[in-house]
Order: sequence, then C-alpha cells, then structure tokens
Amino acid sequence: MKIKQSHIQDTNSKSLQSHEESFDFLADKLNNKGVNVNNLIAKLKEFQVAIPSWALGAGGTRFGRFSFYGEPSSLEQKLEDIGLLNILTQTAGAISLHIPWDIPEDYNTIKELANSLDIKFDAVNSNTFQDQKKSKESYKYGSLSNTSEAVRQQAIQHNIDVINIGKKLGSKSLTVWLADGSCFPGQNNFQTAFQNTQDSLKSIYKELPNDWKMLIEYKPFEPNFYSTVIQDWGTSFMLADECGDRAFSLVDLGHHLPNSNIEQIVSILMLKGKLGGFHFNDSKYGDDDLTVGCIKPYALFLIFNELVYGMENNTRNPDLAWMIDASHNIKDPIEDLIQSLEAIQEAYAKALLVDQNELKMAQNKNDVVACQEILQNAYRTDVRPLIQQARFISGGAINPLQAYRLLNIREELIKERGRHSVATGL
Ligand code: LRH
Ligand code: MN
Repeated sequence: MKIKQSHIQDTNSKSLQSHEESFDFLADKLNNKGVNVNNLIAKLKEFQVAIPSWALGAGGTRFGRFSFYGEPSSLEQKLEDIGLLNILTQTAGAISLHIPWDIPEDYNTIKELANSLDIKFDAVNSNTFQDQKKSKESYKYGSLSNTSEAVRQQAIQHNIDVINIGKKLGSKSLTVWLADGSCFPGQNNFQTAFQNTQDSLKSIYKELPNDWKMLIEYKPFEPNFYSTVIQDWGTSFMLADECGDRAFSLVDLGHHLPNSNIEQIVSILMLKGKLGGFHFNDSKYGDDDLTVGCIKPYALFLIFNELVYGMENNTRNPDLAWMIDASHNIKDPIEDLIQSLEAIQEAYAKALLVDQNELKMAQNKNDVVACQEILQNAYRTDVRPLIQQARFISGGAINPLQAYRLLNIREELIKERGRHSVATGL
C-alpha cells in the first residue's frame, strides 16, 4: 500500500489553520525568549528513529497473542509499513533488522525497496537466545558465556554471519543482547560466565569492519530470573571498554530495575564516550516494552536533557543510534509506533528548550529551586506545534494518527494481506 502526497495534503487541510495559529503563537513566544526556533525545527527534521523489524506485528506474552489483521508477513511488507510510518511522521527513516527473524531473500530487491521508501538500515541484531532448527548446539544454558567451547563458537560465528548480512545492506552497527544467565543460585560461576562472554565478544569485535560499531545491550533479568551475565550498564561498559574504541553500551529503557536513575547512567556513559544508542519504550514494572512516554514522560524528558547536554559537551561520544524496541500486545503497531515517535520528538524538543547555560549557572550557585524551574519551564511548554511544523514542512502529516485513521490504512492493509497474515518477531 502506498500513500500519495495528495492524500497527506487532504488530511492536513483539516488542521492546517489551527496548526499555523498555534505554531505562530509559540514561535513568537520562543523567539522573544531568544530561542532559535528555525534551528530547533532543523534538529527535529534531521532526527530519525529506527523502527525494529520485530515490532510491526502483534506482540504477545506466554499468556497469549491477539492479532489485529493485515500484519506484514514478509520483510518487504515490513519495509512498506515503515514506509507508511515515515511518510506520515517524517521521523522513521530507518529499520533495525533482527537475524534470523528477518534475513533478506533477495538483497538487491530489499535494498531497492528500502531506497525507494527512503529507509536506511540501522543496527542489525544477533539472536543467540533462541535455538534454530538446523543449529547443532543449544543456547539453553547460554551462548557467548556457555561453559561449552562448541556452543560459544557457534554463537560467535552467528554474530559474524549477522555482520556479513548487515554489510550487504549498508548497516554500520551490530547490536548484541544476551539472555545468558542463570535461574538458580549455584547454577553459574559468575566469573567464568563473564570471562567467557568477554573473550567471545572480543572474537566478534575482531571481525567488525573498521567503520562499524558494536552495541552491547544490558538487561537485569528475563528470561533468566536469578542472574544475567550482562545485567547492567557497568557490566556493559566494562565489556565495551575491554573490546575497544568501537564498542559501546546500548540503553534499553525497559532494562532497569525500578527507580533506576537512567538519566544519570546516560550522562556518565556519554562523559566516558561509551554511549552507543537507545532502545526506546516505556514500562511500569519490568521489560514491558510499552509505548514510549505512556507511563514516565518526565523521566524520558530528563534523559533527553542529559543527551542534549552530552551532545554539546561530550564530543568524543559518537553519534547515537536512536531505535524503538517495543511490543504491541493490544494496540495497532503502526498507531503505537506513531505515538512512540511523537513522545520521543516531544521529549527531545522540550529538552532543546532547556537553557543549559542558565541551568549550569544555577547549579554552580546551588540554587536548587531555580534548577527545577528551568527544567520544568521547558517541560511544561507544549512543543507539539514545533513537531507538527517539522513534519509539515518535510511533507508529512500535521497529525499522523488522524491521517492514518482518515485514510483507513489498516482496512486497506487487511484488504491487501487478508486477516490471517502473521509477522515474524516477538
Ligand atoms: C531484549 C530486547 C533486545 C532484543 C529483543 C527483541 O529484551 O530488548 O533488544 O533483541 O528485546
Ligand atoms: Mn532492546
């Protein structure tokens, strides 16, 4: 299914006047405060988030999975869905593949389709947390950390295969997330598991092309429920630091124990030049993979405030990989992703309104009240007209969700794909 520009303009005509009024009002207010609105809009336009290939179908849990019909059942259809998302939002210009869930059958066809949809290939993800039918060794007791050399070698080779798939597509980074760990005290020797993981990651790192990055994702628990080898940012940092200059930590927002101060983790990883990127989502309890900003929008703003400061001051930290990692159990994935992209852009735009110099001066004077006022004045600013303007001048929908529904896109996809097409992924 393709959306024509004229379709977008038709839907925009319904909200153009009210958009222009609210944008002009806000732009005047911000310009009077010395904010360079054009500069801010430019930053929002260039801000592109990678969409996970594994989150375009109905997600589920061990308790069940409820389809919503018209799911993409091939990589081509997943690219088409991201194409729809990108036309509407103008901020979903990349895909992150998970291997082997989404191995291209024909690389040229896939590259041409992605190109025609203006979608780039962001990080490729390896998968050593599931056994493949034809695989000789099992990852039941771990992969890169496994006590068995044969299992570790199989996992190392899989990561090298994933790099080679990414090279054919133009990807420039490998994301490694390990489920490795234990469910019972005494099951693992923590030091052996860590050392095996370190040595295995180094073997993979040696095969990384010179212009590639390795992103090491940490997670405190699940699917193991007593220990996880790469459990937290400190462990990921140590492993990345030991591997080399092109290995970094990847922060999945859902991979933190309750009340963790994620913005402080982000700040220190940037200071050390070891923050590689994000998996954006939100959560109330565990790794819930919910819509970004649906539970803790202020926490997301505080994270972006540290990112804006870090992007200005920590120049040795590389450009960050912005990716969503969510699972859609009850929402239409495209609507869920539209809401997530909006929440990410909103947090970024609000953080760009923080006067970092004014904040630094208040911090140096320990004027605690002023520090909070500076942050919350920015947070309390309704920045939606700025995001709408960035989308509108890029050819997108002023209100993507409204456009998605007005254009009956889900119904059209069901007509094309039928009610029982199922997507690969989680
Ligand atoms: C692990 C994780 C990881 C992916 C998987 C789909 O919880 O966040 O990033 O490999 O989800
Ligand atoms: Mn993740």
